[in-house]
Amino acid sequence: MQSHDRFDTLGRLEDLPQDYRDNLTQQNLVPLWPSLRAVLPPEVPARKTQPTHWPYATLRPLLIQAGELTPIEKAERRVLVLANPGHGLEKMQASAAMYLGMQLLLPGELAPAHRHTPNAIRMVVEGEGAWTLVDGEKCPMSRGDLILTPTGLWHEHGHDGDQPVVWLDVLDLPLVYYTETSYHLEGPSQSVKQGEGVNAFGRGGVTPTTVFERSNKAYPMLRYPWAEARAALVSIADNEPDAECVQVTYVNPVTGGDVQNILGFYALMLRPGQSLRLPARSPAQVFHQIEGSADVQIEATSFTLAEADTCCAPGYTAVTLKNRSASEPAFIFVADEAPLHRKLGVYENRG
Ligand code: GTQ
Repeated sequence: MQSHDRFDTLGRLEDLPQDYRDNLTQQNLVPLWPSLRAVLPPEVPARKTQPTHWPYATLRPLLIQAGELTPIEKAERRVLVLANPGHGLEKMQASAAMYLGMQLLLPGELAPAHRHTPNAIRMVVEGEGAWTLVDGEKCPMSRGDLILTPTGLWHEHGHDGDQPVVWLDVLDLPLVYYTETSYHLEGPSQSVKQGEGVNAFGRGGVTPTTVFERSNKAYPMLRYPWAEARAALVSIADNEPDAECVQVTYVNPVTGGDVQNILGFYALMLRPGQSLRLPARSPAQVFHQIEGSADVQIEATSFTLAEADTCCAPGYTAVTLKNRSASEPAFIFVADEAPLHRKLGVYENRG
């Protein structure tokens, strides 16, 4: 039997006569073997996603400056993209499937209505008085709130307060763009519909009974207030002192499944002094510090996340999070590509 090693050195492109290569090129043909190992590497996939840290302290002044340099009419969405250098900054991606942006809205500004194929969420970072109107539901924005803008739903952002508002956008734009399905439509400002959304679905464990009328909304809940998610985490920590990982998943209250089709969203609490090792799983992850401060160890790389900092980790990599406070809990918002990997059948947990 031939050993596996025998095939470790495959023929290179340069080994082929130039006229043969030219003939292939002319007919839009490519030999596989010089690239076989690159597209199917042994054991672990090639990942362009590098561990990357975006400290809020240095990002914020540049975002505020963008507010002075570029009026909302010239930006439509005033966003600084958190781009992973491993992919090339111009690709504007944090990982293979995730896009991150910090968006600034100033008092009185309106980011006009549009809808698009990528799914988006907002994680509110600072400021009060802004709102997002999604599919007719007016969602107030407060620190730590998660607001969904699922694929195809009209949305616009407004601001009735008197201080800048900043939020983190997480979109599956890189994946949707890659699949050549990314586009947007502009539309008129929406009117507010009453009696829907968080008012109906805001309580853990109970959902409205639909005996008489079935809701056919794919996205029944659009706003997940931080106060509720935080209370759930504190309750788990209080009631399950042995629970190693105090984490909640943001779910669709009707199906119990992930809130969106492609990316997954979670909130995690680190007990005072706790160190938590997250196993190496196939999806890339994003961490955003909502409260407190944590050390993040991603193989040889480590960052300290201060409040409002964001970082990302490639897939197939264990990540250790450590609360830097011995007296206060720390709270972290997590986004990952797990729903996508599960649907594709490539999800792995390697421990
Ligand atoms: O707020 O609708 O960061 O359409 C990128 C694209 C935000 C938005 C982004 C968008 C939006």
